[in-house]
Amino acid sequence: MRISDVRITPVAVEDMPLLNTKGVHGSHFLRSIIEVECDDGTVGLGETYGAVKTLEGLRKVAPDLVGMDPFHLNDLAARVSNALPNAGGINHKTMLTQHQVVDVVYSAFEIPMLDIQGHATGRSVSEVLGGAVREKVNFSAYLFFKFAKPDDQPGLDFFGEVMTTDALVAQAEDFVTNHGFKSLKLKGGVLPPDDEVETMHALRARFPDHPLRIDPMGAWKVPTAKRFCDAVAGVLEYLEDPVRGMNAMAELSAQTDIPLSTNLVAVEFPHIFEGYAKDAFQIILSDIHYWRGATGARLLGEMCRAAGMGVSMHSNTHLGISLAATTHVAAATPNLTYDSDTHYPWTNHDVIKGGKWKFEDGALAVPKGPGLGVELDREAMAELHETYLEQTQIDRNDTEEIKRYIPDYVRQVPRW
Ligand code: GKR
Ligand code: MG
Repeated sequence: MRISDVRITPVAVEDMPLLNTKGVHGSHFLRSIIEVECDDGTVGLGETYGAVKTLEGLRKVAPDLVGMDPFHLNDLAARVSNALPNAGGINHKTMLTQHQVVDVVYSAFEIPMLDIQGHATGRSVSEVLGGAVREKVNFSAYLFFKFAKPDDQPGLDFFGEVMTTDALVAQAEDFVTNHGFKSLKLKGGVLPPDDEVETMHALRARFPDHPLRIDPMGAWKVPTAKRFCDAVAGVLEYLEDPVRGMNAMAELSAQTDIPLSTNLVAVEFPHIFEGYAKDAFQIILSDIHYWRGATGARLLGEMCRAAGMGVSMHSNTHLGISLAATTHVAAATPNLTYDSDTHYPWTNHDVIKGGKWKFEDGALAVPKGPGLGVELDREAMAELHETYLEQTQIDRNDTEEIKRYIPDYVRQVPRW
């Protein structure tokens, strides 16, 4: 069995003005849909980021995969690094962390290889990865402060403007009622820290049994973060990237008992050792899109177990192929100690057959397979590809976007 063709289709999906510490989401989010076809007709699916540097990397590597054995992941790693020497980082300069092009491209192609392996053996991806240790994967509600969608932006808006504690709690009510989520994460670093203290207390009062997290993405200086920790003592399950950089995380960690988690300062394997040595965080967010695919994410889980750290799962805006892959990997990661993040409820589009995935009690049943257990809806993909070609945004730049709403916005991380 050999790879005979690799197809990469960029798509643009209507988004909503969700706020974070560096700005706001634009009118669309971008994804790349990957199809890897074998000489026997088997097709493996994948999904990853759709911004410029990712697309360039995927397109550079794609022709070099023809002729490859889809079971040979070491060969995949070699082909990716040979095709992308000194490729550097993938992210736009407004992002708060940098992922390596080779890690993102390897990850993007590994998932379709595992999908193919599953189809060839009649097994699901979680079985290929060592077997599911849970039948259902729990996800966390991902709550955002947001602007109302401007009239000139296409697509649905959920909740209109959400810029107060009351509106945010109402958003949480909706997520809990409609999806059954049993833990809640707030994208913080948007309102002044005292307002976000109030929001976390209001969430705690309304949902006394739901574990709560907040992720200000480096918005606070260490003394501010320490004051925040004191003000929410006993309220948080964990605090994600409150301050910016490894040393600031270590400084705060020494001053609080609240577990700190990260998807900003540990995004490559060597970072784990530095973070461990400095006790800069106690939980790492895994992600199949940059922790070197599904096998890398599992390995991260094992390393965290050995280091006595917890594992959670990071998310960016995504569609159903990524959700399927994440669910399989979460099922096959024994020490995934927290509910996984997902942006999925924020979109009403998908590229998979059978409609969107539905959460039950905040969880998804692990698809039985074979492979990822999802089929590509080519018509839906073609429509979203048309949207990609029609709209002008080819990169993500939340800081530029927010100037549409606040013309004199000045990006400042940390701000408080
Ligand atoms: O979608 O605005 C967003 C998030 O802030 C996302 O970009 C982050 O990568 O969700 C992510 C996180 O946990 O940091
Ligand atoms: Mg985060």
